[in-house]
Amino acid sequence: MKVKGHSRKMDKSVSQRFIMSSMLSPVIQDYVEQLRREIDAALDDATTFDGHCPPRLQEAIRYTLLSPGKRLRPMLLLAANELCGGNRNDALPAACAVEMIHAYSLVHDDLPSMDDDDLRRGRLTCHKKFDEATAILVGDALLALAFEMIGRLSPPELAGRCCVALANAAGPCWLVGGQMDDIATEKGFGFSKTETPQELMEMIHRRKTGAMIDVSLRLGGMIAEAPPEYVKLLGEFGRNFGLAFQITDDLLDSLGEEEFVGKRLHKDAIKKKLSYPTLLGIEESKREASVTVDKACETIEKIPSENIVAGKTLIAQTRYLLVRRK
Ligand code: GRG
Repeated sequence: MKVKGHSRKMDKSVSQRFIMSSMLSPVIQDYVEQLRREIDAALDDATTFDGHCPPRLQEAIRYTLLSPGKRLRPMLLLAANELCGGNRNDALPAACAVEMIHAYSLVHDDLPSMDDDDLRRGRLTCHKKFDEATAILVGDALLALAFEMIGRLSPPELAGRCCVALANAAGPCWLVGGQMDDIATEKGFGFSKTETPQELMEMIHRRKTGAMIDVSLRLGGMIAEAPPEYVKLLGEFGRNFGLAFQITDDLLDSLGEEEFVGKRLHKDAIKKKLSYPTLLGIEESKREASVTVDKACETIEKIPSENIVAGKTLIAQTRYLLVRRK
């Protein structure tokens, strides 16, 4: 394991002080901007194909993947990797892979047969800009590319373990399963059985939104060769981060402004979807988001690290969920 800072556990006072200035710290801002530049350059590089990719497909893949998203999952992966003493260049292929799977899921989610959206990241959705068949193929291509990227990790044994973790998170029991249940509740098909509507909603979100966030963090730890207990803590942090992310996503759907969010809003109410504001109300949803953010921050503080900036960035990203506008 590459972490040497067992004795330098990030103490509570550090994170508390940080929390107060989290949104302002130029050090964090510089770090996040640098990560973003490196992620974008790697995504650009990974989608500059040789002459065998049809030009229309390449254009549509790059339109989708390089569009101005937040790059949240690859950033979490790289920060988790550096928190555990990893080397950024070793983790960049996996960072590209999680963003590719996320981008594929958005393209397919926007299709007329799924959520039927015309706006994503402030631009036309892929099937509106190109056509439906091209959008389906963009998703297919991004999914395959993601596994090509992660399969290139070294050593091969690590690549194998990372492939399994990513395939599991993106597969039928998690990302795709969550999407199936989400569609099934709307269309009245059979879906996974739960006791209450809130449990069903949480099951959907844990899989549809949470699984990719959770695996991004765990992959960061795995590539740094962190001990299993730290990888487990990263997963626990990811689950609370993912939940808080989803609650605030639902709040943005109710209260956000389209020009910032970059997609159509009020869809949950229009489609009568299960969402935190519709089930719990606005104030209770905000309270739940805040409690979940606190839990996530407490978990990340349990991982000892010499990389204070990476730790502070993970806490800042978590606290930022409560005030995000997109
Ligand atoms: C098609 C298998 C399949 C799954 C689709 C991602 C998804 C599952 C649906 C998107 C609908 C949605 C609103 C999901 C909840 C939260 C979410 C994943 C939001 C989008 O993620 P951001 O905000 O997006 O990180 P950007 O554009 O910033 O990358």
